Formats: sequence, C-alpha cells, structure tokens
Amino acid sequence: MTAASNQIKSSMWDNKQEYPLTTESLKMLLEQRIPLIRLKEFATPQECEMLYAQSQLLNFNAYEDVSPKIEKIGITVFEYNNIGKADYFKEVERATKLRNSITAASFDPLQRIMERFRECGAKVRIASELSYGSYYAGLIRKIEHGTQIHIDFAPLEQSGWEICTITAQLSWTLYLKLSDNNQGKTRIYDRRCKPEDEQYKLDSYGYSDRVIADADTIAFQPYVGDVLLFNTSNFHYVEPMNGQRVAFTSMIGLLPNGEIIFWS
Ligand SMILES: O=C(O)CCC(=O)C(=O)O
Ligand SMILES: [Fe+2]
Repeated sequence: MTAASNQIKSSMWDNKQEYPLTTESLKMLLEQRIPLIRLKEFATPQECEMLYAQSQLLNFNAYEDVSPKIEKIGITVFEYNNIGKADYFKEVERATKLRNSITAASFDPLQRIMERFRECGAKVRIASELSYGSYYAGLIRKIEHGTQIHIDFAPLEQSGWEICTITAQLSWTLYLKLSDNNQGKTRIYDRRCKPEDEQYKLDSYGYSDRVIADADTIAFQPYVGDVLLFNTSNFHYVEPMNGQRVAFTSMIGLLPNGEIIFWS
C-alpha cells in the first residue's frame, strides 16, 4: 500500500475499535471517523426476552425482492419507494398502534435510545412529513441468512421526503434473540459510497464485493441486550447465522439544522 492511501485511511478510521456512546463518539460516528458504537447492556436479558416473546405472537413479513430473505414486523420507507408516499402514510397509524401494543407489553427500546441521545445533548424526534405527519419507526427484524453488501442512505434512495434532506445516516440495532454460536456478525467497511459505485450494484440493494476491495473492515459480534450504532453510508453486510437472529432497529438521520430524526 502506498503512503498516500495510508494517509487517506487514517483520516477516516483512526482507530478500529468499538466506542461507548458519548457526545464526542456520536459526533465522530456521524462524520465517519470511527467505525461503530456499542451500547453494552442497553436492555436486560428479561426485557429482550419479553419483547422477543411479543414478536412471536405476530406475523413477520418478508421484504419483496430482497434476497437472502429478511423478515420484519413494521413498515419501511424502502418498501414504498415505488408505491408512493401517500400509501406509506396511510399505513403509519396501524403500524404504530401495533408497535405500541408490543412495547407496552414488554418495554420500549425506541424511547430509551432517544433518551440516551438526549443525554448526549442531541435534539431528537421521530421524522415527520409536512401535511402527512409522523413516520413509522421501530422494526422487529429477523436477519438469519445474512445480507448482501449494501449501504443505507435515504438521500440516494428516496426523493421528496423529509428524510432525503439528512446529511448523515446511522442505524441502531438492539439484539433480542441470538443462537449461541458467535455467527451473524455485522461487518462494516471503511469505505463510503460514491456516485461511481452505481456500476457495482447487483439488484435493488446489493453491491458486488469489488466495491470493498482493500478497504479496512471491522466485524461486530452481537450479544443480546447490546445495541450497535454505525454509519450506514459505510458499506456493510450481515454474515449468515445458523439459527436465530432477531433485533429491534430503526434508522437515524442528521438534519442540516442539527436535529436528529428516527424512522424505519
Ligand atoms: O442487523 C444488523 O446487525 C445490521 C443490519 C443493517 O444492515 C443495518 O442496520 O443497516
Ligand atoms: Fe444496512
């Protein structure tokens, strides 16, 4: 490797390690200067088990046109890209009622993570759309066969929604149920997407592994009760899992005015 490329690398991830959530680490994650934040023991094993048990009483739905299969409870803007905004907002109330009934019978990780952000001085709220109202936030998601290499960045995926005006995007994931085999790691690359990467796209969301050639990487081992926070405009994927991998998750975006919004 050349000295020049080394220099570029060190200006992105100075340190390939896990950070706790602080005002400083949150800022660095939004700026893609650190790979990830782990909130250890964000929830107790009992809380995770209760939330998981609630999800087992309901039907998970698989994403259409996404392979390997990913299943979830709750709705996403991603699925309404082609269907349209009005139809998405028609479903928000129903999905929110269902989520509230699940969290009322267990615990509410969404309120807790928003509180943890406030403790770091962030101004947080659920994303909202002029003349439609609040977005939906908070999926229960099953990723057990891994994912393709991808990024998540609303300004590239949606247009004409509030979430398209964000300047940085993170996701947070609380792991509720994991088979005890240390599989299903989340792998994150020190490689942000650029417009030219379109040539590496394989389908609706996956990219060829040529996109991450030579990039630095970190593998996150999920544990029940821990939260992973990372910048989703870094290429990333989930490794397959022989068994269960169920989590509670949403997206997080930074608006130009400094506000932080949550949605799914
Ligand atoms: O389940 C995970 O560990 C992360 C999944 C993912 O791709 C994301 O949160 O953007
Ligand atoms: Fe992702």
